[in-house]
Parts: sequence; C-alpha cells; structure tokens
Amino acid sequence: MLLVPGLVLCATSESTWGQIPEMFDPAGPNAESVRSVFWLVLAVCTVIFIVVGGTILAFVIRFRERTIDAETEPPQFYGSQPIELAWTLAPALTVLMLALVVIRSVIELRTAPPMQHDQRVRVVGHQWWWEFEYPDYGFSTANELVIPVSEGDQRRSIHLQLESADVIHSFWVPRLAGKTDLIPAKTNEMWLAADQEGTYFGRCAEYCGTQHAKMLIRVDVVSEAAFVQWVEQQKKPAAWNQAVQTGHDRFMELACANCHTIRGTDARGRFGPDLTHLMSRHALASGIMENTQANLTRWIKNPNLDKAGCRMPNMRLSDEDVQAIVDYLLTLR
Ligand code: HEC
Ligand SMILES: [Cu+2]
Repeated sequence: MLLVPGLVLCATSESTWGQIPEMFDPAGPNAESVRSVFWLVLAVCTVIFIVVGGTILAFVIRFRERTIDAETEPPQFYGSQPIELAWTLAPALTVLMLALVVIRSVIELRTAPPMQHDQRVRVVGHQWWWEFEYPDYGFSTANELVIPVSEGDQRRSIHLQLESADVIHSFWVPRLAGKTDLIPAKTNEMWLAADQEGTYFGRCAEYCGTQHAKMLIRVDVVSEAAFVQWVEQQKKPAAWNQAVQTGHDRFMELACANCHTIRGTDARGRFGPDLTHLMSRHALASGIMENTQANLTRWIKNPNLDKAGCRMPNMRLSDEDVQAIVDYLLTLR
C-alpha cells in the first residue's frame, strides 16, 4: 500500500525534473557519510536477521512434533543465567555500537569541515516553494539553488541557514546531503559540498500541506567562474525595457507587486518568490513545469490549474493583461 504514494511521487518528479532521488549515488562528503551509516546499519541488521531468523527456522524444523502424543509434555527448563546474560548483553552492545556511529556522523554533519571560501545561503521554506537568499550578495531567488563546485584547492562548503515562513518543511537533496527540517520560529543549520558539477534534485521531505508533493528543489553545481558570473547577474536590478511598459504598469497596479519583489521597481512584496531574474530559472512554481512563455501564461491565468490550493490566487485577469504581464516578465533575465 505504501508503495502506491511512493510511486506517484516518483512519477511526479519524473515528468518535471526527470529524476528520482538517489541517495546511493552521493556527490559530496555529507551525502557520502549518510550512505556509509546506511550500509553499516543495514549490514548489522542483516546479520541479526539471518542469525535470529535462521535459529527460529532451524528449531522449527529440528524440534517439530513428529508423532502426535498429547498425553506427555516435552521436558521443561527454567532459568539460565548465562543465556539471559547473553541475550541482554549482545543486543545492548549492538545498539550502543550503532548509537556511537550515528552520533559521530551527526556531529560531523552538524559542524562544517574547515574549508575555505564558505558560502552562506538562507533557505526559507514556504507553502509550497523555497526561498534562497544569498545574504553576502543581497539578492534572493527561488526553488533553484546555485552553488560552486568544491574541488582541488577550491574546497567550498555551503552553509545553509534553514527557516520556515509557515509550517515544518524539510530540505532534502539526497545526492548532496541528508535531510534537515525547517521549523517555524527556529533556525536550523546544515552544510553541504558538491564534488562534481551538475544538476541535483531534491524535494520537501516533511508533509506540509496539499501541495507538498509539488515542492521540488533543484541545485545547480557550477564552476567557480560560472558561479561568480551568476552572482554578478543576480545582483543586478531588473533590466528596464520600455517596450513592455504596459505589462510593467499592470504588474505594479495589480496585487502582483504586493506579493512579489522585482528589484529596481516599486514591487517589494515578500510573500511570493522574488521575480527580479525570473527568466534565469529553469522551472516555475517549484519545479512543476518548465519556465516557458506558454507555461508562464497558463500559470498567471490560473495558478490553481497546475498547483491547486497554492498561495497565489487566480486573479481573473483579462487576456490582454495576462499577455502584457507575460511580455514584461519575459524581459526579467
Ligand atoms: C497573494 C500573493 C500573490 C499575488 C497577489 C500574486 N502572486 Fe505570484 N506567487 C505567489 C506565491 C505564493 C507563489 C509561489 C507559488 C508556489 O510555487 O506554490 C507565486 C508564484 C509566482 C510565479 C512563479 C515564480 C517562480 O519562480 O516559480 C510567478 C511568475 C508569479 N507568481 C507571478 C505573479 C503575477 C504576474 C501576479 C499578478 C498578476 C502574481 N504573481 C500575484 C503569490 C502571489
Ligand atoms: Cu514542504
């Protein structure tokens, strides 16, 4: 039964960002230590399973009743100190050993390694999207985290400061790190580092409401040079383009500006994603669809079509308004 929602979840990510979470293929030290703990625990449990299951099976066969003889009972034994001691001590030692290993890994994962050039990102979980703020550079983006690769003498650890704007969420990018919850009124921290350039996918791992399944994360790990270039681009305010003046004006007049920020304009809302460089993102609304003109139009016409119950209302705009606003948004590169 549990498999069904699991398969549905996988199918959702398959159709949008094309991958299923892969904790068995780590791309960084943090995910690697999670994997080794997993294998160790699995190995120990497998040995226990074989010993216990095997003994039960052997005894069932060896001591099964061969002749039906209800009159006499088999011989009864009571109490055996060595046996009692053995079955108390062996599990206690096993549990202690596993606990020590897990505690060591947890401490390791909580405290960042002494790497240079640390990068800080503030992650805020919202129903149902991710805010990624880069406090060192003064800009904010959504759903797609861009970080520099950590290799050679350019070791980079990324510090995430995790917060929530509403309910509990959980940040999980399996190939880079284990999960950490985002809890209202509390700040959690974690770090990660990526050994290989590439794109890694994740998702919210704590049920947070109806569209929890559509709260995907994309992490782009890029070279140092590409990262610097990306930061420079993101730092700029929105480009000004007179050809889309109507769309710009409609955006400011309608409620859009109350929920969204576009740096360099009057739009300073913080409730929804920052749209200053909207078109630099690959997907819309936390990975539910590709960021294309057609999808943008569909989204603004009625966000509920693709993300029912999402926190952006259907504004019932006229087709001309939608068209004008989309033309404007397309210039936000
Ligand atoms: C009540 C607040 C609110 C209003 C008003 C609002 N939005 Fe949104 N908007 C949101 C929220 C919240 C999201 C994130 C939805 C999600 O992913 O679940 C969002 C998402 C978006 C996105 C996708 C951003 C991304 O990076 O994926 C775009 C584009 C957008 N809004 C444009 C608009 C436009 C244009 C208007 C005005 C016609 C508007 N919004 C009005 C709250 C609002
Ligand atoms: Cu969530």
